[in-house]
Amino acid sequence: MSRNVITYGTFDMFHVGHLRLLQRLRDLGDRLIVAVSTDEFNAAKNKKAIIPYDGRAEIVGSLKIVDQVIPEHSWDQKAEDIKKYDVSVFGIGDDWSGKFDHLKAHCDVVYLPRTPDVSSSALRRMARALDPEMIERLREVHAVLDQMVRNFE
Ligand code: C2G
Repeated sequence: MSRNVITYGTFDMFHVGHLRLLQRLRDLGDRLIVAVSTDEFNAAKNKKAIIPYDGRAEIVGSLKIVDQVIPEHSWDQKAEDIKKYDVSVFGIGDDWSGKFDHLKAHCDVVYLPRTPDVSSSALRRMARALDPEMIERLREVHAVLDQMVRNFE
């Protein structure tokens, strides 16, 4: 009987932290199922990914360590997924430590240490800072502030 592992995440701006988590999870079983958060669900999480769902799911699904990608639509689909996909291990990064202990009723639950010094939110901030529109708006604000200072002189 194959030992199925499942995890959930947004996986926006895919980076080495995501990769190392998936590699460690894959080593805990025979098959790795990754539930990628839909854009609608991310809105409910107050998160706006830069890469839309289809792109994020394609990137994750293209990894040879990932056997199946499913959409994550809601917080409470996990128990159902665990039964549906005959899951033995639910795993996620330790930024969620303790948050999914209730799933121990259905399978093993593991929290793995995050990879330090890399995050999608930091990459998003950098990407948005480089956005020409953002730079143009900053230039306008700078001009206004400049004028205000001159007015005070
Ligand atoms: N991660 C990591 N190291 C990092 C960044 C992220 O190990 N430097 C892990 C997170 O702990 C998580 C996974 O990568 O397990 C995906 O992270 P996110 O895309 O930020 O996922 P999140 O928005 O936390 O969604 O229902 C659960 C949610 O879908 C989790």
